[in-house]
Amino acid sequence: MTTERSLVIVKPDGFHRGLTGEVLRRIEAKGYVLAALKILTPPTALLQEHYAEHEGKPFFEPLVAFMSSGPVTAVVIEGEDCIKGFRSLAGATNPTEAAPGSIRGDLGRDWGEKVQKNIVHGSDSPESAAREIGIWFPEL
Ligand code: DAT
Ligand code: MG
Repeated sequence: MTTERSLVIVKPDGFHRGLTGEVLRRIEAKGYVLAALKILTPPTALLQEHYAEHEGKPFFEPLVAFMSSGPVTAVVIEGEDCIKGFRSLAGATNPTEAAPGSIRGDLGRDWGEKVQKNIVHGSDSPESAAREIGIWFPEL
């Protein structure tokens, strides 16, 4: 068991739909702590760094454009095994396939667009979490 930190983002679709509070509520109800939080419209360069692993994929540019299309809420959460735990709270990447009970499964769907508007991002490993927290919260 390890106390971890993970980087969560409420994406522009979640922000625009007024789901920020609902996402934070689920994080807190699960027992994770909000360690840092900010609202910003992310610059393209920050997103290219954040999504570097997907560079070259067909959805990379639409994804970066979508993510910079409006405000997001970036959050550092903290708790025992919270990286895996938040991925489980978020559900599968495709909201149509995400299980009911998860954020994406309960609140998301396919909107018939090339970008998957799936409400939240969550770090997928301790290495990703450290890298992403450094990108979004260099002051920490
Ligand atoms: P996750 O966000 O579940 O970690 P990922 O890291 O594989 O998923 O992809 C990052 C984001 O890119 C994802 O939240 C939505 C988008 N994406 C992934 N696969 C996609 C695809 N096949 N078509 C369109 N967008 C996609
Ligand atoms: Mg990912």
